[in-house]
Amino acid sequence: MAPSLLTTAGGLLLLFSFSSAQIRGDNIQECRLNDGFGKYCPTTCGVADYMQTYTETVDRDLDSLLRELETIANLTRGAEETITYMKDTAVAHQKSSDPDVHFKKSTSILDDVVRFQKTITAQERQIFELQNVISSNDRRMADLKQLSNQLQQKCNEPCRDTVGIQPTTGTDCQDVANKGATTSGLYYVKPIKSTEQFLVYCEIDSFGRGFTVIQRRRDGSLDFHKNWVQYKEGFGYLSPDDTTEFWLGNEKIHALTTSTNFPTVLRIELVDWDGNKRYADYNMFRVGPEIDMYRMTYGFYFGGDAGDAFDGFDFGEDPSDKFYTAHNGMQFSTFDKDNDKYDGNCAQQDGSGWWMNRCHAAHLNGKYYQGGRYTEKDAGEYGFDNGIIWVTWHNRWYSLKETTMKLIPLSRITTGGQQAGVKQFGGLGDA
Ligand SMILES: [Ca+2]
Repeated sequence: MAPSLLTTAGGLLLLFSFSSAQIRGDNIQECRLNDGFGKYCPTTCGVADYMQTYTETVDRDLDSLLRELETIANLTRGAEETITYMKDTAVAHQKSSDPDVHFKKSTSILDDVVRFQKTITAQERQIFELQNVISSNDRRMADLKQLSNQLQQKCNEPCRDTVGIQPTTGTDCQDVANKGATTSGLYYVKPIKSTEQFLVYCEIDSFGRGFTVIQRRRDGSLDFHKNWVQYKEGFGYLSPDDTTEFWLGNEKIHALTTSTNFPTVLRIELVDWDGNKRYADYNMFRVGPEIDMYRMTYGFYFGGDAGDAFDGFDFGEDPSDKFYTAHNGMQFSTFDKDNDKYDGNCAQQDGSGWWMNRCHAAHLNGKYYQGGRYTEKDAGEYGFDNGIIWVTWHNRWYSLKETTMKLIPLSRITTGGQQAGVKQFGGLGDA
């Protein structure tokens, strides 16, 4: 019994050392972008980020399993030694044949036997318990193996087959809706300026309007502190049921807003932590090419009840506040590419990518704060207002709960009444 136990434990130890080494060897410390965003599946960075969050726990689990197994192996060895010792003693007693001492010895042997029997019972109980531990570990390993197999299988399947992508395609979501698509979801679009089609979430309403969504915040599940390349390519996840957060990518936003001569409206929808919803529209919204640092321009504020935060805000601290927090005409900045109008680096200090001035009155890629209200202390190292801000609605120390940025041709915005275009949030913002 004991040797087989040892073998099992040894085998497990071997297996664990092996798999543990495997997992650690595969750690991806650095995320490199090498595939297209927009196949619903996460980008390479997304996968790396996801795996990173689990590596530590798995490593810890494996370490503790290893330690457990080592203890088991040690205990088993101890039991074996005791048994050997007992056997030797018994043999020694049997060999003793002197009749005078025989009686005394018999008594002492009897005592020994009783004592050894107790020891044996205790050892057997211990062995039984250890066996239980081993079989429970075996079960856990089998479960893990099954999970790993399932994961591998899932990874081998092409992403397209596991998520509902609508068959209609077009130059943007309005084009898709014009071709008869009536359901909101994932569609491939190819603006005239784009060399490749890419996936977008289209919000299609009952008036036949198709909004192309370029940014979505809803629960803080995605970190928007990203570099220039990530903002260029896009990051986060697209989902067919609008349940995930993402930045579509400056290159795609550039293509979507500059491919036609027809004006595009940017609609911004905001939800606060009491479930109130407001919106703001900007007409003739354009994002320039990378060579011009994805400069954002618009013609004019086209209405809404959230106020015109893109026009800057007078915070009452300096007469030039409004001028230096206006966003029209600003280039895009990230922590690794400072294109702002400030001596320092707005994007670095506020941890986002945005059309920074010096720095902002609107900041929809800001840090997510659960509950909304935050302070200079919460803002970390720099202590500046770095939340999700639309200052003409809530002040800069209030971070919004949900945001949507989406595009639609001007010709379609007023269909069904201007207000009617505001998304019925379908319970997203409601507690
Ligand atoms: Ca600067």
